[in-house]
Amino acid sequence: EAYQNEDPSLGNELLKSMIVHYDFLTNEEEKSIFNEIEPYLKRMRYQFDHWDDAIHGYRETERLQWNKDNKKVIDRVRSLVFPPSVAQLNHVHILDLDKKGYIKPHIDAVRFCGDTIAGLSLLTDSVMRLVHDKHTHLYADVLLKQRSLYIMNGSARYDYKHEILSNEHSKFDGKVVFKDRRVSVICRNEPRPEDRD
Ligand code: AKG
Repeated sequence: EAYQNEDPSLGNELLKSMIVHYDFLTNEEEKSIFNEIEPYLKRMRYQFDHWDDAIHGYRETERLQWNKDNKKVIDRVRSLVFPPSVAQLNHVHILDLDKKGYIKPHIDAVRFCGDTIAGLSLLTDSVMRLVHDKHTHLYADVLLKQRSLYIMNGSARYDYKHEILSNEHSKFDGKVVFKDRRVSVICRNEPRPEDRD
């Protein structure tokens, strides 16, 4: 709706650059990935009180090695998202948001990652809001269902801030979306050469 009186290319660009695959993971795959990372996450404490952090109520880690079954799933994400010519970050980013946690609007630093961000959502549904960085009245809410994969690139990645709404504000299409603890498993590619230094 917000796009009604705008240049239609803005809305089209967003639709093309933020794609969600529902039921990307089976229940078993979700459990298996969770079981591999939970022992590491459990040892850490959720961070709540850094006022300048983009994320509130989180703990995070990175993973390089996966067991055989989970490696297959991660490879399935990588091969769907990245053509063979694209240099990927080897580490997978694991972000664990407490039930009370949320991600404030931000654009991922171009120095640290490239044009594509692909994230699996484990344990809960949540709502991601994309707000145009320059035309802030333009925004879109995206339902990130449990076990879905989102692929954000191009315009959605560079022109929009993204956030994960807190439980208090978590609504989609007028309906409350209960956001419980959320673990995301995120694959990225190398920064563009012009952004590296
Ligand atoms: C980020 O790492 O920049 C995020 O916003 C993570 C989004 C997610 O948890 O899927």
